[in-house]
Amino acid sequence: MLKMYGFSKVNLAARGHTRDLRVLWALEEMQLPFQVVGMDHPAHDLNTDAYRQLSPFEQIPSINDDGLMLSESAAILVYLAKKSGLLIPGNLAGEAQVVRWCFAAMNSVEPPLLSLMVLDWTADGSCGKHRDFLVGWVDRVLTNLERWLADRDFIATKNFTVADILMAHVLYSGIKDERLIAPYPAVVSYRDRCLARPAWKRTIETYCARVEAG
Ligand SMILES: N[C@@H](CCC(=O)N[C@@H](CS)C(=O)NCC(=O)O)C(=O)O
Repeated sequence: MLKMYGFSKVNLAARGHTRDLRVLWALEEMQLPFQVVGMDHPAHDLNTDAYRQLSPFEQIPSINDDGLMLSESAAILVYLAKKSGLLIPGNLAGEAQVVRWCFAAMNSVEPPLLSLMVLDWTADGSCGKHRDFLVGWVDRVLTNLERWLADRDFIATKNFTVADILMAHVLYSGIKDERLIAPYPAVVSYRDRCLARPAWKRTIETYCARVEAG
């Protein structure tokens, strides 16, 4: 059975937002059987030679699917979609659009949101110019996303795909202050449309019941 390595314990600020949720959400959408291997972050479960075989950067999520070991949430989601034939089109052109938007979520949208979040965690108030630059970067990305989503329900194709799981999770976990996203109504309604899916609701509920803060 597919083993999904996710947090069993993680710090309070990260709990409810971690990237194992992307894989758990995809597995729930696809109704694939799996077993969660719970990893305790404060106890350094990720920092072992055995775990580095799955995840070279000592991070969550990773999977072991009958000996196929994979890390990187986007790679795992594309693998699961292709394995199940779900949440990805069966033709090369459609698949290319999904892969494109998986990369966009990871490489174009997540970096500015994450940079701003990390600055806000760590700044002592003396980084005004740096923060203004990051807010400008976030605005530029959200402006372009707003334009793209103006007449679309989903990001890559007419239907919900694994690219939507990544993009919606990036928007959900990367934006702590709703004022940042409020000027972009198409992005807000896109994110909320994805997060209204029953599979996401089941996923976050089960995660919150299982994962401890510490
Ligand atoms: N690019 C990776 C990033 C994974 C990542 O940042 N995981 C975080 C949790 S959300 C982690 O394991 N952090 C623990 C650490 O780095 O010690 C992916 O998308 O899977």
